[in-house]
Amino acid sequence: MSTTVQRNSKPGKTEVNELAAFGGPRAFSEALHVGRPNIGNRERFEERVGEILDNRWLTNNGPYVKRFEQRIADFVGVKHCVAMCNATIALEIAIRASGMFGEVIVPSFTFIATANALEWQGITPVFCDIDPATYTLNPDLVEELITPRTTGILPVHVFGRACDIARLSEIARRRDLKLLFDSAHAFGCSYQGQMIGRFGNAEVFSFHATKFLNSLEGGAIVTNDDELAKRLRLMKNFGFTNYDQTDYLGTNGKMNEISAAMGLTNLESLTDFVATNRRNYRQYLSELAGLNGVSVLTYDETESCNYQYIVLTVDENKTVVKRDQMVALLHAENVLVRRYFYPGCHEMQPYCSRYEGARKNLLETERLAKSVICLPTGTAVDQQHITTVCETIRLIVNNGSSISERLASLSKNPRPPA
Ligand code: T4K
Repeated sequence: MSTTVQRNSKPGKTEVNELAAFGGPRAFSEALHVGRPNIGNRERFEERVGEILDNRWLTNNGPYVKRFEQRIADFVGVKHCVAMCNATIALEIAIRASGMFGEVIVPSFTFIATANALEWQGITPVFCDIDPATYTLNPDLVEELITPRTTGILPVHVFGRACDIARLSEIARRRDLKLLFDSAHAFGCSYQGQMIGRFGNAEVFSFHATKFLNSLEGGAIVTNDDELAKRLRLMKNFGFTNYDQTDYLGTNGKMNEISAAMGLTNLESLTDFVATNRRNYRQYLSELAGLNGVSVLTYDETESCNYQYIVLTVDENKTVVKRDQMVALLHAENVLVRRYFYPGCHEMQPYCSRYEGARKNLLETERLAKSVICLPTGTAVDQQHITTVCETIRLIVNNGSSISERLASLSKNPRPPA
């Protein structure tokens, strides 16, 4: 496995004055990103790209895509895997092929693509609040939102932690609703010992560059339903059932061969990716332990986990310094943390103007969206990076009041440009 570790962090800061926001040097000379891709054996990938170019078969169900699909299906333990160009298109195709229409219940605490995939198919996303313990769709609230127009539920395994699949499946069965899971974050994760991907009518993975397993861009729909798989394959290829014949309204969702080669190559390094992510996760847990007002999202280590997201929640009542101030302070240090997922989908267009009163039913979503920070991890992040990030967070939190005051006075009297 090739990792591109850059040891670019400086020794830890111990004084507030040393923070870059107050004139100190940046903790990192180069940006430390969230979402740096995990890259497997580069030589193997390059060999495969050479072979693809030699064969002149670049896309449309080529040999690499077929192999990739088989490997994913075997890994997950499902009958069918249909590879796609990305998870957003895969969601749209899965939504359409599974027969959803009207209204579909979906969390607002997710990436905007989940809601947009419904909207793009002319379906109304009905936002449901999350369970604060799992950050995923709260089954108790789902039933209250079912109307005669509801045809499905689209839960998300946020950060790779499984939804309450048992209860959601029971509701879908009893109310005769389609159930599709947005499993964009959950490749390599399990639920009650079974790999995610085996549940509902189908599940959708993302293999975007920032995901645990990447195929540059890419996604896949996995299912045990033979008929659905057949429709998915036709729909992703314009609906062609024969050279000159279409039987469905199709689109172009095809994965190309280079993406499949990248996916296959990275699949071969999955164990290393998990090991690095788990090591990073445990280091964050231990180096941020006991820090008042911040907690690291934990994973159930009795399940398979990909540990791809390190998620901090900030209780501003305790830290005094606000979540967004902390983000700005870390960005000043060149630690480009992200606020996944802020704001909730209901706060973004086109949904916010349509659901003006939505907030009052999405209190847990609102609370969580205002407190999350995703920290850098993955195979491009080393132990020294994590120590520096954690030391910086400690310095900020332990000096919350004074930092908050200094930031307030800075905003009244900004420093003149250098
Ligand atoms: N459902 C859920 C729950 C999702 O989270 C997503 C996507 C989807 C569906 C749709 O899946 P895809 O259609 O994308 O397959 C990113 C990703 O673009 C998106 O895939 C992901 N979720 C979302 C959570 O995060 P942005 O706009 O923050 O991405 P971007 O491209 O700015 O990348 C984030 C950071 O990663 C950058 O700041 C730097 C780093 N990066 C990124 C790329 C692309 C790299 O270091 N190298 C790279 O090549 O949405």
